[in-house]
Amino acid sequence: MKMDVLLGLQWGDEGKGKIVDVLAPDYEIVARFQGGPNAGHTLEFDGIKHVLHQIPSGIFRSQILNIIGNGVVLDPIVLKREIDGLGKFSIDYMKNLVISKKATIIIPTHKLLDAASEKSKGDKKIGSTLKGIGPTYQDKIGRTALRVGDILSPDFKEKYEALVAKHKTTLSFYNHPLDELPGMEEQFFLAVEFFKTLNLIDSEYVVNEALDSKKRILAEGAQGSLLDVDFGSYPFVTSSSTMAAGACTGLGVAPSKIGEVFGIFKAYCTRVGSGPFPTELFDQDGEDMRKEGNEFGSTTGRPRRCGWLDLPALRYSIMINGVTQLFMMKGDVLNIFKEIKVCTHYELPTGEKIDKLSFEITEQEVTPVYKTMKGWNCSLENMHSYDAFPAELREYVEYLETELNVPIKLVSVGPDRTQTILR
Ligand code: 2SA
Ligand code: MG
Repeated sequence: MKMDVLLGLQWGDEGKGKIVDVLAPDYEIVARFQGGPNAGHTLEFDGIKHVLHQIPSGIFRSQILNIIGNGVVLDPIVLKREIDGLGKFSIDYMKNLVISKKATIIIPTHKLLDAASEKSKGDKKIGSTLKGIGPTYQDKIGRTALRVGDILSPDFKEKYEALVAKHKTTLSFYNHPLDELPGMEEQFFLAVEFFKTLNLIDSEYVVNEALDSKKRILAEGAQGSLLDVDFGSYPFVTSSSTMAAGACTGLGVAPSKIGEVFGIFKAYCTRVGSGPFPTELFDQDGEDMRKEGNEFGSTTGRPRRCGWLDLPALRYSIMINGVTQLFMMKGDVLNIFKEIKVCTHYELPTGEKIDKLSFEITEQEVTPVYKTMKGWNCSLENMHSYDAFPAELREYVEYLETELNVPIKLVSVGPDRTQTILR
């Protein structure tokens, strides 16, 4: 059996949480492979809305095993809060959630370092979620991090103190205040005690043995391909590998065992945080999109930047991930527009046309060139099949499919599980 991967193809917030929840009945395992509490995966069902940060989106289905893989950076405080927040669902965490001992731990000083680093950058800041993601991955790659398995060792406190001492030198370089630290540490150690009671394992064995015994696994990406540390608009990226290849290293699965790659995109674009965004709208259309799509960060509440769909960027994400099926989200948000635009390529100040995301593109000023299409401009509320869609929406979907050369298998027209149309 092969493992399927579900990814965001833009800058995150494409609606991955909803889709994992919709696909989950077909899977026995849902696994997170990168990122951490910077993610905010929103699920809505039975009139309730939930935002998950570190726990995989299969947690609401009792037959699914949820795995937090080795590629994840995990904040024990956030995990405890998340689990406490799910109290009313009577989830059996010993049975339905396992955590890799090789996942990396976010400690309080990582969050202070994140804040200090962002502050030092002034208006060149990344727009990080301030959850400590960058500094934690730095320690991982720098071979100084603490891992989940370390909390079980008798000298955990010493290891912790050694890392904190190292962080304090950097924090003093930044002149960053430490007054919050004692309170954060108190919370951290309480959360660590709770953490010890969870099911901590070597998840690469669980994953591979599951595949050998023909169990179906869905790897759930966080953030988006355009935030990937290698292929995103560096340095305005997150610090993990958000692409399909990241699912291999973040779970210990061989590339030959990757099956379908589901690429999720919004019918338009959003970005939260800094960095280039060629199709960004600064006018009323952008405002209307944000309002209609409720485009505010589910982790930080920050307003998201909004703009039209960007085909060169989407093609790039499809290429680096080997996407086999596309899922288009939030089609209903475009209901309000009489005309809909799609960026087909960019133009440089010299007049040269480009449609590739080259190394230089983050530095260059590019003007998006649009194809304008007629909007459907009506509610999609009661549309339960593709054939029932207005002709203009079908034209939009079919145009994108032709341009992207990958089938669009699913169109989402609302936040609820039921507002999902398969093709
Ligand atoms: P970080 O915190 O170091 O990973 O930030 C680096 C950049 O990555 C962006 N980033 C995100 N972009 C969109 N959604 C994310 N998750 C949350 C959500 C974000 C939120 O689901 O809404 O609530 O604000 C996410 N996580 C990281 C971030 O904006 C930086 O540009
Ligand atoms: Mg999100």
